[in-house]
Amino acid sequence: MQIEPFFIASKMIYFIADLHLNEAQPQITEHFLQFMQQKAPLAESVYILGDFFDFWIGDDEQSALIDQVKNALKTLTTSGVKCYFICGNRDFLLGKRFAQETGIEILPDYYLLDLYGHKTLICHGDTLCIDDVKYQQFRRKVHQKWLQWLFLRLPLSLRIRIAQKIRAKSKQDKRHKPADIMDVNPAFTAETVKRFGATYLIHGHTHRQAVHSEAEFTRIVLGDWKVDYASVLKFDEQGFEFV
Ligand code: LP5
Ligand code: MN
Repeated sequence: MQIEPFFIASKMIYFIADLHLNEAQPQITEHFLQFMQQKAPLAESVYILGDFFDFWIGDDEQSALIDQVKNALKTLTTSGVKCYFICGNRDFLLGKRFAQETGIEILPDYYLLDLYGHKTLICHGDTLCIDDVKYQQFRRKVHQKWLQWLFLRLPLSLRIRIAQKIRAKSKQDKRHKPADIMDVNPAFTAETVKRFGATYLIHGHTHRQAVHSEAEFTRIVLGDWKVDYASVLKFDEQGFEFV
């Protein structure tokens, strides 16, 4: 009898970012739920690199969309697939309660991974856009713990109104910002990757899906999710690809 050799297929790791889940675009939520049912269960882990929600004003907010997303995450993590989250500039208030309810783990702004032997730095990407001085000032303000503590104690309706005001101001400001200001600063990015001793960088935020071969590292930029396109990066022993 001939014995067939069998191979244990190595599992993959998925990276996604900038889904901007919101009630007005149910197709994007559908893509995410499909990803969670079809692709994610076969993975070792899933990394969500920020701007998962269009905006997040506290873990006490409830909606049908939030319930669906929480259930999908809980089902995945209960099945043994690890799920990690790095906050974006839209959902930096996503916190411990959400993590407990879904089984996800919240990582710091920069995190170093060993991806099948490749030292890889992951982040949302906004912290690398240092030429957007107005944004960086805004970020420093809203990342102050005392301000967040106060904001989270405001009535939900008021928090929604404040978030909408900030969104409107952000949209208005962006009209006058040159595109290169809203991209990563190359020198600062190279310095950051070097500081972590990484050879790969994976980030989102700029919505400009691409693979950049820099002098000393490879920068993989995740794209945002649209009604007709979902940017999903797969990493396994063979390397990486957008799927
Ligand atoms: O998000 P995007 O892609 O449109 O633009 C980002 C930067 N903008 C932001 C703001 C977010 O869109 C909105 C976040 C809402 C979070 C929930 C509320 C939490 C409140 C917490 C309080 C503790 O991140 C944008 C960048 C762009 O990316 C590209 O990198 O340019 O940055 C800006 O536009 C910043 C503006 O230039 C400055 C914003 C000042 C806002 C002042 C608001 C005043 C109204 C207050 C009302 C009480
Ligand atoms: Mn972003």
